[in-house]
Amino acid sequence: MDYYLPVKILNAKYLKSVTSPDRSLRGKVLEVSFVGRSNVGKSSMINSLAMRKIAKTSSTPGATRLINLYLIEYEHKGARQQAIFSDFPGFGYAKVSKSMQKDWQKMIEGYIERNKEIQKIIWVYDVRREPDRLDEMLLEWFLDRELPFSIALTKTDKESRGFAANKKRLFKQYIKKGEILTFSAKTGEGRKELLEHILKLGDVLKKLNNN
Ligand SMILES: Nc1nc2c(ncn2[C@@H]2O[C@H](COP(=O)(O)OP(=O)(O)OP(=O)(O)O)[C@@H](O)[C@H]2O)c(=O)[nH]1
Ligand SMILES: [Mg+2]
Repeated sequence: MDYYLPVKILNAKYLKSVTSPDRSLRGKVLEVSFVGRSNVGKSSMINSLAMRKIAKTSSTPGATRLINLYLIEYEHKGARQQAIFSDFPGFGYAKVSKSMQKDWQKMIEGYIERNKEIQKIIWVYDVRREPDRLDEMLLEWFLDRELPFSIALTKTDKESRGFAANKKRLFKQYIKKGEILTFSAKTGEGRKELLEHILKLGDVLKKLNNN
């Protein structure tokens, strides 16, 4: 019988900072990547999910410059498992020079396209934002490359429930696959659901490895 047992975080710590996929981790562990615009709350989301302040957050955009990897140990359905959360530098920050933005974009694209361990990309999106060309380009890239992404509409504490529901509907028109979840690092809204959504993938991976 499949009974409900929540995911329990056992430990979480900083592992390393990289600019390309880490070969020593290949095939060993589920990786979940948190991407999105600068200052949207990617690092805060990781801290909230891990229930520890492991990722550096800041009210000044550009706090995360490299791809920071965190090792998360958790218990799911009675089994101890591991995952890597990768925290990405935010894009679209106007004060960064064009050439630097290009370098970041190359690093991010290269990392994601070459990294076969990534089971899930969480596109962290400020619920208050109206999509612009840059957001559209990211979405097109996800769809073109058939990347496994879900959308987490964040900072929901800043708007009403109805507002978030409308935004969810808007995104649903564009994506057929992939879930859209809501989240607030401030209130913890949606934390449990997002954690389940991400880490249930670990069960699939485990099954594949055991067969
Ligand atoms: N109200 C509210 N504020 C949030 C939430 N999540 C993040 N913030 C705030 O938004 C700011 C940016 O948060 P970060 O987690 O550093 O954002 P980031 O996406 O990692 O930023 P970069 O690494 O610079 O791209 C900080 O001041 C956070 O306190 C949220 O859910 N609600
Ligand atoms: Mg950050």
